[in-house]
Amino acid sequence: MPVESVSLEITTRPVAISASVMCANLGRLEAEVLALEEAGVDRLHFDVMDGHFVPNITLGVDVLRALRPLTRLPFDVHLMTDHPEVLLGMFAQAGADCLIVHAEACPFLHRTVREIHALGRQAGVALNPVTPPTALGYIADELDRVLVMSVDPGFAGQPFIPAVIRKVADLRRLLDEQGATAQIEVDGAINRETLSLLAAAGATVFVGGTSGLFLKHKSYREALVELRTVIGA
Ligand code: S6P
Ligand code: MG
Repeated sequence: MPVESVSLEITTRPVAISASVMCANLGRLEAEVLALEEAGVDRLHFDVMDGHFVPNITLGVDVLRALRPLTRLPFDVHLMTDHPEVLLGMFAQAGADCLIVHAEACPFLHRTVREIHALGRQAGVALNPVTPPTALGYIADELDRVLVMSVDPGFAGQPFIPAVIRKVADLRRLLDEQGATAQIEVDGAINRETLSLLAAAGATVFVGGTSGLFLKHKSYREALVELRTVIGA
């Protein structure tokens, strides 16, 4: 399906690529993390799924703990779980730099975000594709990151949801109007085409998965260079 376009100026904001660890070869994770760092990724993205909030189970706290001594890359933990607040302390202790909870899983989002900050970690909130940016209207100024899902969370390799481009532009406007400094990150089906449209709409951090970074016929370095050059970064 062709992605929809928005008439916005191409951004000059610096872009960061965060590698989705669940898309790596899980049988040789140590070598994979070293290769990703060597190739020049900016961050590592850990998908944590509980089999309830999303219909899949992925990485856990022991994986972070095992990988933490191997790399200086920042660890982002994307908690696709019900009751993420019970996991925050464990993941912070295991080496998370940024803890990202879903707005849809947190009825008391201010409390949860403040708990993350009290742990000394950056706080991010993720939005499912159907959740509007206005869900964050009364908390935007407390956030370090907003993770906009461009697929329904649960699996790698799903098709991009084009309406998310408009949503990123709306979120950019909401943050700018409030003077909020949260970064906009997009997760799901990021390739050269979607990255360039999303960057133009105002996103600055992108999760590289099977669509743009973990590619059969390209090295991580080649894939990264291609992702970055589409916006001249
Ligand atoms: C999806 C998860 C993501 C995926 C990533 C995969 O539930 O939160 O982080 O790992 O989006 O990328 P791709 O390019 O396979 O969609
Ligand atoms: Mg994710």
